[in-house]
Amino acid sequence: MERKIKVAQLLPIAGLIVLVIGCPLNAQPALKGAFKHAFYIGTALNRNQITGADKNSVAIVEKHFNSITAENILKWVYVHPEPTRYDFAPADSFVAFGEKNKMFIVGHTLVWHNQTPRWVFADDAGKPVDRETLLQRMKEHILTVAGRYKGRIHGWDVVNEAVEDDGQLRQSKWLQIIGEDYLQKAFEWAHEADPKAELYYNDYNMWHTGKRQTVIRLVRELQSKGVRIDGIGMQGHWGMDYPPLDELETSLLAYAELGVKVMITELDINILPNPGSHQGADITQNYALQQELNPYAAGLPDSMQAKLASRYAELFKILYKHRDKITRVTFWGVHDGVSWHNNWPVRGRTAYSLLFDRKYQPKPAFDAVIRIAGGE
Ligand code: 9MR
Repeated sequence: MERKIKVAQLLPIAGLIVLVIGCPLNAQPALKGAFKHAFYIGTALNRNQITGADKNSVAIVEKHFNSITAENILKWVYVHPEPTRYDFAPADSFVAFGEKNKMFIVGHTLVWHNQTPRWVFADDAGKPVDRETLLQRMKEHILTVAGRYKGRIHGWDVVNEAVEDDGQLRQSKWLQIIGEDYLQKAFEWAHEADPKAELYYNDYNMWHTGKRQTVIRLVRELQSKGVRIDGIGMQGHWGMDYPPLDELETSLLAYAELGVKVMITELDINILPNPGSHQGADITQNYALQQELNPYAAGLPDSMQAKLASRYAELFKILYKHRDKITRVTFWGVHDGVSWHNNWPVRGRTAYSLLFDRKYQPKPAFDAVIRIAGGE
């Protein structure tokens, strides 16, 4: 009798153990764990996440990601706003956060046409500076910023978005004032600043044939001159119907053929309608436009959640298949609420581009991605 009672008492505990071990819903897997043998899983961090103010995001980042990229704070306009003034405080916190969590830390970005202050390209009278002056400024910037985090930032997007989709070099001030060798100089100075850091070329629409051909030419030229370049970042600003899967695959294989690491940087999948002529509009004041361009303001229907999940799955399937060539997949933001898609190319929309929703919960797309790592 006594013995029977003891067994009965144990039953609920045993049941609980079976439930915890056996129920995958209770044990939400971590992205970084699921892809441990494939590639780093990274995310971009914004200011509130770096300061720790957005605690819920920080919890997601610590659980799911093993690589971080600064979404904005290392860009020239923020880190070096005036000729003799650098603002390193946010970047210092960003790097400290990555170190505390033993993450692969990526610096974004040293040389870009965007988010670079006007003074960089102008003299005191506002006239364009000459080649030597601009080279000098670029050198000083790179040596100071990459030099400060020597041995601590593991990889740098040295040059960002230098090529147009059709393969022409972007007519940036860097190109116009310095000439094509600004790329080479940027990589050389980044290497001088931190000889151990990995150095990347990073761009969007890298699956476009024209862009691919030019990027391959540029990388080959750097390599033939003995200039260090370690990797190519294919920004993953993708949609429901682009890139075509075969072009994505062809491109990533072509980049890998160069003998460099390939990474998917800035991944997010935009499901919102293309704004056409309303690009740049602020729709918050216009009801009809809101309905048309911001169709899921009140929430995303299950059918769309499912479509987004299968789109993530088909893209991840390709990435996972080529995991021997891909070293990192970085999402451009932690959750839907902080995605740049909420404000671009139309301001004030409700975007659904990432794996976690506004309430910090994993979406069906999250499960779909995890399943790919399980070989499905
Ligand atoms: O996500 C970034 C957003 O917060 C900035 O306002 C924007 C300014 O251009 O830059 C965004 O990030 C860009 C990245 O630095 C480079 N590739 C394109 C990204 C999206 O615009």
